[in-house]
Amino acid sequence: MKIDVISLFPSYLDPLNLSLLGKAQEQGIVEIVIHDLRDWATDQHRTVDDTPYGGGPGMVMSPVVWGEALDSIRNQAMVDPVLIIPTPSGQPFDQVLASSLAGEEHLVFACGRYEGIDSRVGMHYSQDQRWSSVREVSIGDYVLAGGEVASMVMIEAITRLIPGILGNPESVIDDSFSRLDSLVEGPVFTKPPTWRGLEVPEVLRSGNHGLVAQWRKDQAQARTETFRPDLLSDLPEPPH
Ligand code: JF8
Repeated sequence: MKIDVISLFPSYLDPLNLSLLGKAQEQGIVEIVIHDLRDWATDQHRTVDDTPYGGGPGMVMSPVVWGEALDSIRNQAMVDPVLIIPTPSGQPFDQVLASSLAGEEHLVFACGRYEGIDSRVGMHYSQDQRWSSVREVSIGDYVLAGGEVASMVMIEAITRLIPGILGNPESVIDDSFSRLDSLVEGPVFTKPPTWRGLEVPEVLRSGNHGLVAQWRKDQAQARTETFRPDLLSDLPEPPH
C-alpha cells in the first residue's frame, strides 16, 4: 500500500516511521511519503491560507495550493488514489471504514489547519475521474487543531489490518468491533496472580475453557452496557 500525507507540519507525522509501521516500510509492505504543502505555494511568502468569504474568525486553506499539491501527487501515482480529508464534519471513521480502506492500493491524506480547507477541494476531486473516491472523515466528536493527528489515527487503524503488518493475526480478528455482535472487550490479566492485593478472577485460572468463554462474554456485555449502550441498541434480534 502507498500512502501520501500532505501537511503544513510534516515533522508532526514522524511517528509514522516508528514501531510496526517503521518495520512494515522497511519490509516494503507499506510506503508512506510525507509532503510539505508549502512546497506548492507560489508567492514570495509561500502563503497557503486566506480570509473566509462571508467573514468570521480565522483563515481558510487555499484551494489553489491544495489543487497544485493533489494534482502533482496524482500525476506520480500508479493507480487512481482514494483522497481522505479529515474534518470534524465528515463521515464517522469506524472499523468498517478502516477495513474497506485497508484493501486500497493508494491513499492520500490531506491535512488541514486553521478553519479547514476550502470546501471546493473535496467537491472538485469527487468529480475528477482520476481519483477513485473522496472521503471527508471525522475520527470523533471533539475538535482538533488540524488533520495530522486524525490522519495518524486512521493510518494506524488501517495499516494494522494489512496482512504481514501485525505479528499476530488472531488478535486482529478478535478485536473489539471486528466481531459481528460488536461488543467492547472485557478485562484482561497476566501474571502475577496477586498484585497489590488484587486477585486475577478464579475462573480464568480454572482451566475450564467453557466457563472462561462464558465469563468473558458476560464481562464484555457488562462493559458494553455501562460505557457503550449505543452499540447494543442497533443489534439484530437474538434468535429464540
Ligand atoms: C481540524 C483542520 C477531526 N474528529 C476531528 N476533530 N477535529 C478534526 C479536525 C480535522 C481537520 C482539521 N481543524 C483544522 C480538525 C477529524 N478528522
